[in-house]
Amino acid sequence: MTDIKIQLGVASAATQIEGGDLVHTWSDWYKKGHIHDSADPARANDHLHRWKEDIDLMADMGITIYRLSIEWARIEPARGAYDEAAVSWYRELLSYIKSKGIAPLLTLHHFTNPLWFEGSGGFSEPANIPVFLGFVEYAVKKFGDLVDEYVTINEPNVFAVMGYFDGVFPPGRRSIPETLRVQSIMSSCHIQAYELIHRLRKEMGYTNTKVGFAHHARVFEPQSKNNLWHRFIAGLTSLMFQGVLTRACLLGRFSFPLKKYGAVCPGQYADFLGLNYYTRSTVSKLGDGVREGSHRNDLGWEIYPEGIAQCARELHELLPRPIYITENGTCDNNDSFRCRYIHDHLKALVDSGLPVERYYHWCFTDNFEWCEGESARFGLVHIDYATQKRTVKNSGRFFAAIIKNRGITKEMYDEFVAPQEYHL
Ligand code: IFM
Repeated sequence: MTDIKIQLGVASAATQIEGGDLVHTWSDWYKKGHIHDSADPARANDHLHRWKEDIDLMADMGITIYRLSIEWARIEPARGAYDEAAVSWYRELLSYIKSKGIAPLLTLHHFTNPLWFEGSGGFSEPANIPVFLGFVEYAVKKFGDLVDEYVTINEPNVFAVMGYFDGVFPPGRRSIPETLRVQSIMSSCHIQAYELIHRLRKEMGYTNTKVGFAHHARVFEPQSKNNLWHRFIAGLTSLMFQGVLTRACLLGRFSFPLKKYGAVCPGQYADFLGLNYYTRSTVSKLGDGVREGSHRNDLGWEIYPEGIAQCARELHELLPRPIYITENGTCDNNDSFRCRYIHDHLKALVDSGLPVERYYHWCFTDNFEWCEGESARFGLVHIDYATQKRTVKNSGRFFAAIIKNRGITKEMYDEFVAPQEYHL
């Protein structure tokens, strides 16, 4: 029996599940033909109308913590013009989540910008920092009585690298200076949002506020340890992808090549360490790479369970705070190895002895996976997009059993994990 004292929950993001006709960067990216399977985010999981069914399912599976996000373009469709109906919808959703005994962890920005914000330069324009903070303030004033815990920004490094270096996310730019500027600006946004949320909630009379950001961290390793160039470039890639941004966001320390924008001072800017962990990169040139002969998921990402503890330890050495795995999961379209993946990652966390308090599985249901559209399945619950029927997968039953038994018994291991194998 593996005892698991970590609290287990699930994660999602607004654009990936809600659906609805909105004017934002991803509806625009879809219209420009950048979604590989041509899926329209306006469909997604229709969570907008099926939210009660989804939350009921979550509660039936014994889930007590849920990380979700709000859609900025839904709440503020034009600059300074707020949609009260959207606010009411989120309030009803959050109230229902709580009524089911589930504690929400609310993400304020998860990859998607309203098009009006993007049009004025988005996060590549320092003058937009107050605009983002204006949205944060509005959201906390509207939802602060229902939500104690916040993620300011999801994966600022992925947002910057995919959108401004690789050019595969909106706005499709390919520029190192812009990538660094976006990382710098988002780090400033996180720090200022951290302080703002604490101040606002305090003014509202609350003392139990928790704020952090969800950091996407990977293990970067040289393709050949004996090759000096591989070692150098692996270190540099790691530094540029996550190293400098981690220190900026957590500690307010902006070292070259990042730049400080606005009034941010060195300090401690996280009440928990939010870690989104998926894979290891094997590096022989600037960018990504996958180790030859390694186990891979259906998107070709290496499956490397020990990396979750390695990344968590590195964050914890920088700032000793409770660790929340704000995302971990895998693209497994047939649900043929997800149970083993969950088992191996949880075991790595348990064995690490680190203060890991929570684990949010990505994702509760299959959903709109950005450029991959609907064809990359990460959920514990299967979505039939044509009918919107939800069906709990084998891995969903396994996850519910872990919650119920507070661990993985021998019987559970034999039923769910032992029959599964990773593929190459
Ligand atoms: O779906 C994404 C999520 O939005 C951010 N983290 C990684 C997930 C899987 O790619």
